[in-house]
Amino acid sequence: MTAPHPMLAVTEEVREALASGKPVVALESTIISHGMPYPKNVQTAREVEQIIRDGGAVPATIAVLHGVPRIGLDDAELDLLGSDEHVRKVSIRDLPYVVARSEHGATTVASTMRLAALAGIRVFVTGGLGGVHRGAERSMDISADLTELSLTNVAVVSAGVKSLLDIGRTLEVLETLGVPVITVGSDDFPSFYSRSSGFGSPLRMDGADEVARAMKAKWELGLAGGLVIANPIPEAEEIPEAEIGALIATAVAEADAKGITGAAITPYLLGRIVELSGGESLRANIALVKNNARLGAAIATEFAGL
Ligand code: PSU
Ligand code: MN
Repeated sequence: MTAPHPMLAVTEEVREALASGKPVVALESTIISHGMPYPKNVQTAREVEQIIRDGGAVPATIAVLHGVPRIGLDDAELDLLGSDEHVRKVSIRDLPYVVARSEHGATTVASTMRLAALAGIRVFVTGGLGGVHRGAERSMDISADLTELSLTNVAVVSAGVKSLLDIGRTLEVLETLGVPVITVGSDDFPSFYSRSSGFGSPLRMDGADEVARAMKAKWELGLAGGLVIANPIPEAEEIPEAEIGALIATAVAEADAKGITGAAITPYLLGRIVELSGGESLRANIALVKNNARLGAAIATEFAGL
C-alpha cells in the first residue's frame, strides 16, 4: 500500500499492520461522543476494540484531536472523547473547520470513511448508518453518510438503519448512488434494534468470504464508492419494532415540537430513546455494535487474504 496521507497521525500498530497487509478495522467516534452516555460509551469502545483483536484484526478508532485526524487511539484518548463536552460532531463538511481551529472532533460514518480510506483501511465497523430523515421531502435532511458511500472505497458494517429514519427512501437513495446493500444471513434489511425493517434487503450474502469477494469485485471493476454490509442484531438481543417503534415516534414528535434539526437531531433522538426505553435501547445498541465488530474482523481477515 501507499504511504498514509501526511496530515494523518497513524499509530505505529496500525501503520505496521497496514504495511504488512494485516487486517485492520476502522471504528467511528461519533457513536462514542454523541451516540451513548458516559461511561458506557468508553467501556463499549474498549470492548469493541478487544473483539476486533480477538477476531485477528487490528482496531483503528478514528477521531480528530487538537485538529489532527488520528487513526488509532489509546485508552486516555478514548476517555477524552467519551467525556469531554467540547468534542464537536464532525461530518465531512466540518473536517476543515476542526483541523484549522485545532479542535477535537468525533467523526461520523461519512468522515470516518474518508479518513479510513486516506489511511488505506477498507473495512469499517459502526452501529447504525445515517440516512434520509423522516420528512426529508420537506427538510431535505439526508445524511452525508449516503453521499460518502457513493465516493469512498470502504465497506461499512452496520446493523442497518434506525426506523427514526425513512428506511425506504434511504434504500432508494443508496440504489441511485450505486451502493451495494448486502445483508448477511437474512433476506430482510435490518432496522438496528430489530432484525427486520419491513423492507427486503436489496442483496443477501451468507458469509464474510462472500462479502470480501464482493468488495474486491466492486473495486477491481473500477466502481468507486463503498458497500453497506448490514448485520442483523442477534435474535436474543433484539427489541421488536412493535415495542421500539412507539418510543421512536414519541422522540421524533418531541424533536419536531422543539424545533431540533440538522446535526443535532440524531444525537437528540438517540438520547431520548435511551431514556424512554429505560436503558433497553442502550443495551441493544451495545450488543449490536459488538456483533458488528465480530463480522467486521472476519471480513477484514478474508479481504486481506484475497
Ligand atoms: N445512527 C445511530 N447511531 C449513531 C449515528 C447514527 O444509530 O451514533 C451517528 C453516526 O456517526 C452517523 C451519524 O454517521 O450519526 C449521522 O448523523 P447525520 O444524520 O447528522 O449525518
Ligand atoms: Mn442531517
